[in-house]
Amino acid sequence: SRIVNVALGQLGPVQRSDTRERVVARLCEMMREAHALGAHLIVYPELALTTFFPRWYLEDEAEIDSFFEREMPNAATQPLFELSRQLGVGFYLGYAELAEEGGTRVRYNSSILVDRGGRIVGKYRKVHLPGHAEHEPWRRFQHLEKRYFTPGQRFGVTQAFGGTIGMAICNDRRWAETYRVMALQGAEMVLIGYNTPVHNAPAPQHDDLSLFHNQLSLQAGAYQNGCWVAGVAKGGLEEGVDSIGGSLLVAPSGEVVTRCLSKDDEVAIARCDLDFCAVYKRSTFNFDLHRRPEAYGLIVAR
Ligand code: CDT
Repeated sequence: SRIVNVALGQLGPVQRSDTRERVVARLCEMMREAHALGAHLIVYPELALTTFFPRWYLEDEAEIDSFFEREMPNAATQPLFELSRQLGVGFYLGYAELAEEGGTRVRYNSSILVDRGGRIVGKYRKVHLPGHAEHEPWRRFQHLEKRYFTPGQRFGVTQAFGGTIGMAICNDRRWAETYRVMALQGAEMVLIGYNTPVHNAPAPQHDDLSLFHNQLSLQAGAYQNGCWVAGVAKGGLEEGVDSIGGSLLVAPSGEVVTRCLSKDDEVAIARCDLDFCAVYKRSTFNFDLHRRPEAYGLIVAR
């Protein structure tokens, strides 16, 4: 068996006035707790270092940039990397990335995977950007991910923690293709951070189902692809907007093996055997034997 002790590092709210240093201190505190519980890997949320700024319509470029990281690690996040190396605990971290591509600045909603030696071994840029690109004043709050971020172009996997690990971010978890594309590359564990407001302005009738839809998506993704799935929230009341908690770790069987109970900073841990994927991958979801890609053309047609 290949055991990875995975901790969910759920964050409570991060307000606009909270400095990165303060947030990193919270992340370090949770990493210490996870280590004491025997964790090899801790999973933090999407855009973990700042408040969820796409809720605001901002026009000032410098103000927008203030929510982005130009390099990783940087001065504010260095203590987390150092602690990772010191404790031998790897991590997944979501953050807003300001990249430089051929002289052009490009903004992504990104995550990194860091191994137990504190080294970045994987990077992912969010593919499914929800929300809208223009100011929509009729909403109680905005969801301007399509304005602030460029979509990522691929779902990859990384060899780490003794297995094949994939990453996704928030809205990606609702799409079957996310998990399948990574499972086709052998993913045995998919790590996903999220910020999900309880209120969904275009479909308020879904508000009462937001925790259910979170769990449904993570469980379906795990079972249908024979992989472990960790989903981790930044939850609670952030700048007046309430977001779900409900962080979960799901086994390849589709069963929930651990969950967070609060909407605050909270660590929950489970022992994950990567070899438990194989029985699903070689039976019901043996892709080579049972998939029918010739019937799936519409999935990738524009
Ligand atoms: N961050 C993010 O992607 N949040 C979205 C909310 C979109 S409005 C339903 C999510 O899918 O959870």
